[in-house]
Amino acid sequence: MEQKVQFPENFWWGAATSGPQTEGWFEKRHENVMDYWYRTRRNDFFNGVGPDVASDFYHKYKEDFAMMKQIGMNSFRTSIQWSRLIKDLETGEPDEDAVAFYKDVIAEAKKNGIILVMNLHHFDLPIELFKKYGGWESKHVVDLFAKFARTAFECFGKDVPYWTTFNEPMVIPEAGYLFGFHYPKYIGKGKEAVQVIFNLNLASAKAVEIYHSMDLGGEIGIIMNLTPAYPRSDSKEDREAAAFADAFFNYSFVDPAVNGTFPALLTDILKKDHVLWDADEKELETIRNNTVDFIGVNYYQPKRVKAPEGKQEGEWMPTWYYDEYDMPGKRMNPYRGWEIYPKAIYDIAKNIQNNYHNVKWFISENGMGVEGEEKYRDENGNIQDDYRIDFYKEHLAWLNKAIQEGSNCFGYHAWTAFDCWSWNNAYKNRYGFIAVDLNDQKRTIKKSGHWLKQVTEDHGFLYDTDQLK
Ligand code: BGP
Repeated sequence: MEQKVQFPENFWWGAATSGPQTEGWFEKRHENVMDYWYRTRRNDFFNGVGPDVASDFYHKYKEDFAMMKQIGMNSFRTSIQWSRLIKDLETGEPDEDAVAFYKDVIAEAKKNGIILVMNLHHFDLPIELFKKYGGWESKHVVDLFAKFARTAFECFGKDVPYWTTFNEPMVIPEAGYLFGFHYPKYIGKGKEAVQVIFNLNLASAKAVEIYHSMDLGGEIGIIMNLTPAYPRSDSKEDREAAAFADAFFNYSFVDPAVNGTFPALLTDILKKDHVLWDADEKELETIRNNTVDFIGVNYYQPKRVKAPEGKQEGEWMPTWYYDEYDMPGKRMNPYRGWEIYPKAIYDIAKNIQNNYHNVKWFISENGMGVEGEEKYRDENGNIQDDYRIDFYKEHLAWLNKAIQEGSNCFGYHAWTAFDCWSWNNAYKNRYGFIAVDLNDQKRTIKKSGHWLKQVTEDHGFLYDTDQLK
């Protein structure tokens, strides 16, 4: 039977995006790794479309904030591009035009009554720092990130209430060093990936330390992509594989961010295999003493795993300890190739509640990318994305169940407000509440955008809660 799924009055309803995926290259002083990757290997990107114009947020942010308000959003996350804000990457000196731009963005959010979450890193390392120092493998880059963070807090700290250090830090080692789907597209560099994991955690803790020391009156967190690992069976081997996958892909960031420590299951294995990161006592202390105020969870898909079948040979890889399991009958988003499993959002919430002292958190991304959405345009030109509304409802209903049971979740951000560019998929899969026409940058609200407005007014929606099983 349909019942009202009711959310708290002050619940955050909104969406996330990032600077590099929306702003365009206009007036940037440096290139980031994604800009460089596109400029040098255009064919890696769907239909050869790059981040050069993206959704032109650089010029259209005023219009965009007004539309966000129109669809009921009360909060929004984007990111400051390191490659835009910082003129001198070694000293952290800001670029004046960039300061003026971000100040105006922040003021515009405020004017529209939208709570702004400002993120510092969304996969967009300045390419010079990769070429000169080896990117996130380098501790010097960690220090340069800390300088960038300090500059950002100095320039905008008083006006931005919520900050986050990284978006999906795990994607950097996973996509860049292990499986080769993001620049630099290395495959099989397990040991380097392990060092990158540590360095990103250290960089995040340093930014948290600086932020807290400045006493700016806001809060700082980190955004993580959590992919809960479900074992193929109840066998000891499959369960061990799932425990490892969780420790490596999820807890290697959640544990240090929330508790200041690394999971022993992971460090024991890394030590045994002689691939533990290089870290000194002072660095570990920085991580221990600078935990976050809240966490953001990006949830798209679970991980299905089984005991590994391959041999432990060659360069160290996490796949020595688990294999992906192609579960028969799983529900898929065929365009993105990701499994749809809404219940995982409930499992994540319970895990945070039970094992991470019920720390404050929110869903910072969740969404469904669909290719060829044009075919769903009706005679009035509006995209009828009922599939997306159903997707959101299912996930929100599971989230709501966890909140009813005491989970400390304060909001839900979809990916994303406006169709935006993405890393090598470019504009293939559309995610927005609002469609963007790449020919003329015209924006039109999709059915899901109107639906969101209604949900925010009603603080919920009707749903057959018998489905929550
Ligand atoms: C998340 C990223 C986003 C966004 C989203 C959708 O992992 O934080 O930046 O791109 O995934 O992914 P995609 O655009 O590749 O389908």
